[in-house]
Amino acid sequence: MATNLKNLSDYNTNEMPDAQDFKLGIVVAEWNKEITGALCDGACKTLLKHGAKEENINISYVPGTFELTLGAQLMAENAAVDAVIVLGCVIQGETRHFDFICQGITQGITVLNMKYNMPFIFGVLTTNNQQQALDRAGGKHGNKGDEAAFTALKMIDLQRKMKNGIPL
Ligand code: DLZ
Repeated sequence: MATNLKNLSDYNTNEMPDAQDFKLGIVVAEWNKEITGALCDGACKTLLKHGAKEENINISYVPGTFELTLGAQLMAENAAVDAVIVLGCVIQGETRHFDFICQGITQGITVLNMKYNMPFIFGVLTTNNQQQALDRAGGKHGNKGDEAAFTALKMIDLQRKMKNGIPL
């Protein structure tokens, strides 16, 4: 079905799968914690709203976005989760750190999706400034943590349907 969705916060929440037996890992970068904490709150609220049980949401922290890849791998290997959401916030500075960190995390998460054949959801803001990040962490552009949570639920559901031969 064609869609012109530009903002996953606009998803029809009635179409969301019931998450009551889903197990989720969330790995949060502590760098820009004001933002990543808001992303994490948004993600948790959304998971709980769709039926996930608090005891099935496992949250871990890493120092910065660059560490999210290993944090996500450790979560996948040790926490028996159905999906891992990574939450970070990289803000453009005066040096090229921004580029290297963004490149590292995007490639890292892509590799993990393939390596483990399970959903690793990219909830990392990459913005020019703090205001743009605030706008996407519960501000005028919604909360990208909510969107990461929706995406995780949809991908777990898709994977289960595929494995069980249920028509999509
Ligand atoms: C070093 C660094 C810089 C400059 N900027 C950010 C940022 O905007 N967001 C973020 O999550 N982390 C940043 N870091 C830290 C790196 O992600 C990483 O923690 C360090 O380079 C140590 O590996």
